[in-house]
Amino acid sequence: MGATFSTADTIVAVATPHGRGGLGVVRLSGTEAVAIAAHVTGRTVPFEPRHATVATVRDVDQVVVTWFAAPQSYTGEDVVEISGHGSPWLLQAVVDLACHAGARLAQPGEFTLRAYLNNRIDLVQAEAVADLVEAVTPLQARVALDQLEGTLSSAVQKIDAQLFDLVAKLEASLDFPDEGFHFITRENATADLTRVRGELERFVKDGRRGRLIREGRMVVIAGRPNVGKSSLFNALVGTNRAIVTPLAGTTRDVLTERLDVCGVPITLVDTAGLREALDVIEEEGVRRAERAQEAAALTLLVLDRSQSLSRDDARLLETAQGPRLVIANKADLPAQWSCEDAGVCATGPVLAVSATSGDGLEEIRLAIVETLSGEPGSWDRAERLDPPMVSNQRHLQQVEMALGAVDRSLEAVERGATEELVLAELGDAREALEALTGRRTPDQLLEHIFSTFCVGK
Ligand SMILES: Nc1nc2c(ncn2[C@@H]2O[C@H](COP(=O)(O)OP(=O)(O)O)[C@@H](O)[C@H]2O)c(=O)[nH]1
Ligand SMILES: [Mg+2]
Repeated sequence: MGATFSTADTIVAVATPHGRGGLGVVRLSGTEAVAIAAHVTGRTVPFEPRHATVATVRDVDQVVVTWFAAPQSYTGEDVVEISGHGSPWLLQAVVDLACHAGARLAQPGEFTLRAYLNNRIDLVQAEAVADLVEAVTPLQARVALDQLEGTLSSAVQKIDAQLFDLVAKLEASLDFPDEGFHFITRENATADLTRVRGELERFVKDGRRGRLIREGRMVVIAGRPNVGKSSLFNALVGTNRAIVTPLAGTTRDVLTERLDVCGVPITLVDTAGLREALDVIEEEGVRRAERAQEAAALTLLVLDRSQSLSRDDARLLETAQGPRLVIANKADLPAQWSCEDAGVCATGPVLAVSATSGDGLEEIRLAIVETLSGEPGSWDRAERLDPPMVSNQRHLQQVEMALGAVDRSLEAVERGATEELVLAELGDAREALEALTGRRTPDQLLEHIFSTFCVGK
């Protein structure tokens, strides 16, 4: 990408996923995009902006060429999209011809980088493009789309504008030689800063939920053999993915599925029952189960309510570390213990469920996301949930930095510090917010952000 982010040359890449498909798209962007497309297709009649033109790339493919004239295009430059048949070989041939005609292969994320450099979008929106492409749950996509549409950017700009107003008043006061705030009272400065502080705090709270939705988490099902771990796994996944039998020790490997739990992408892991293994295969299964638990953000510890608790259960209740939910399975059968009598309640929340009838599954789903978010009562079904504005760890860090600086400026105002001191803290807060939206962002960071994109985006 180069440290200076040159936009002088014309870039080209396949914009559709690698592999075969009905269609594949090659994208060009830059001042020579139209000329290169004309060369590749051998066309002498000029293309019309925003018109799909049927053309031929000689000896390669029949294509449809669409020119999005600058500045009304994704990148803000002349963009030409060449749609051909979706064969990797054909698309590569078109890219090669474009390179022969003067284009350069695009780096990952370079189209979006150009959109950012040409002020078509800000940094938050650019990052939202990548999130939207990566989204696997509808809620994830909704959060990313909100950011792409500028919800977060404009909220951040509103806060920045309030800080700027305060800065302007304090700077005006500096022109007066004697001590004291002239254009704003300390009380009003405190009130303004307290309001800004509240807004930033809401972002931070939002961000915890947002990160969960954006990043997803790994959840492991553990317990002794035959308590119904694989049945619960299948019930949550919604297919008979894992083998279920009445024989203890059926599951010997680690099974993994991705699923949408109240909007959060969860990697659910079914494991071998934890007990003294009877053979080497089971032994390895148990070892893998223990490793999976260490890596997981949450363990679902399954117990069988239709049988007395065993020594293995007791040991697991004592030893399982980290965040966990205790599941009392087989609630459709007569109960052999209640969690009060067995002292299970004391170890944390216990959810009764029947993996075979499905009773209690909804409660488990909700409990999973609430436990992961660390905020009981914070979650609802995904479609009723207010999508959080902040979801990206980088954004959250910038908000936290701004919050720290606002705290320090509040403290400075309250202890009667000079305008200069307050202004320095406010400057830090604004800098943090401007780095968030990319108004002030070092090249190094840009390179890092865009390098995580796929080529052609
Ligand atoms: N009645 C009833 N039986 C269940 C329930 N969950 C699992 N089972 C049965 O318990 C046995 C062991 O289940 P499985 O999922 O293989 O347990 P795992 O060894 O912990 O993975 C099977 O015969 C299941 O049909 C439940 O909720 N109710
Ligand atoms: Mg099993």
